[in-house]
Amino acid sequence: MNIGIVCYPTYGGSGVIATELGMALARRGWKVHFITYALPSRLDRFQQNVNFHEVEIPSYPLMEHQLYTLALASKIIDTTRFEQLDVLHVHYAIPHAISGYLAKQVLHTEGISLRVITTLHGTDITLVGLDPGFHPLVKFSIEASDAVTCVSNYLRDRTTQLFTDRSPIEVIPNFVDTTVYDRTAYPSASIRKQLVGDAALVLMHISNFRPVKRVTDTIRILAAVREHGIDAYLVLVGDGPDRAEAEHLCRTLNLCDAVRFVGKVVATAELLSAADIFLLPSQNESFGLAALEAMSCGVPVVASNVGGIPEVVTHGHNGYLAEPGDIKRMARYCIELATNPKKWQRFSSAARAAAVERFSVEHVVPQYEQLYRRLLHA
Ligand code: GMT
Repeated sequence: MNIGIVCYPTYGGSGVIATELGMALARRGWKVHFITYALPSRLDRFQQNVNFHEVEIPSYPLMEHQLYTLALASKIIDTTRFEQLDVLHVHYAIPHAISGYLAKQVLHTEGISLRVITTLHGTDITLVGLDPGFHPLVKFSIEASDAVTCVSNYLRDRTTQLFTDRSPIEVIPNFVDTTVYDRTAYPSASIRKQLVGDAALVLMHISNFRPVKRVTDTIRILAAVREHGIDAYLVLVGDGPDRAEAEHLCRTLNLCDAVRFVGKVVATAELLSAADIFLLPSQNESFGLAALEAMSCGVPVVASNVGGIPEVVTHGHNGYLAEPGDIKRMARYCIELATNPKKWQRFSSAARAAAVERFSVEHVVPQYEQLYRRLLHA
């Protein structure tokens, strides 16, 4: 089967999971064609069966704005014609599902049939897609796709409430490569030493630092944990619009020596292996892929009790959940884990077990393969 994958190549969960999916499908023998405007951040090495088709965006003085949606549709048409794509799997509705639909219609006039699968990830439904200007297009693109999947039950329910009662919308959860995201695969003690010296507790957060992530809450949690007398250190991985505010808060709270900004590191497994607790205090989160990757490395999670997070993190078992913005409670949970090594160990093992038993590549990727096959034989 020839599978086209459209995604954002940037530092974000939808692009990460699309890339991981493509690489897993390629390892399982399928020919995978990524179609996007830059090499996806995790596609950092040669892999058999993986191809990359760069979307070039034409410019002409008449046009003040770039025509990405059309350029992407053109590239999909071109790739489908010459690589005989059987299915096109687009990640994030805007504008990918619209470009996919357009390409499908053009190809149809040439007698070529292309099945389009749209995977909804989060803010394409809960934030960006709700813009009144976009809503009709997102609704249309969901209804016009040959299949639609959501990454959590929460997101499926929101999609149904906010956009369409189209049926079926399948839930296929995000997944993690548990052989790569495995604490025992890395020299975690020496990585930890390099990162934070002899700090007693390492808190970590990974995101694209958008307001929805509430990055500054992680710094306030750190402050509360340190006030309790624990020599805690915070490692912030990623970058984005709230970075400056986060740095400013570190200075204001006199925490610069206890916070390390490491930037957009792509190979996050090594870093996670050096962490004690993963923080995800988001305002909303349809799944929380970074939390799952942390769990796979045996890192308990302290997160907000919102969106799809409770489908990943089980409160009191492999992590703790609190209301968004409840910094005191999140700090209390961190202190609880930091001062109870046996409990931390139990949570760590349970986090790893959840990743392996419910969210592994072997468990989830076949669900996408079945969906592709079903569409092809429909
Ligand atoms: O929806 C977004 O904010 C973009 C997207 C991304 O590319 O970072 O994140 C979403 O998709 C991820 C992968 O499925 C999920 O793990 C994130 O929870 C989700 N983000 C939000 O819902 C805020």
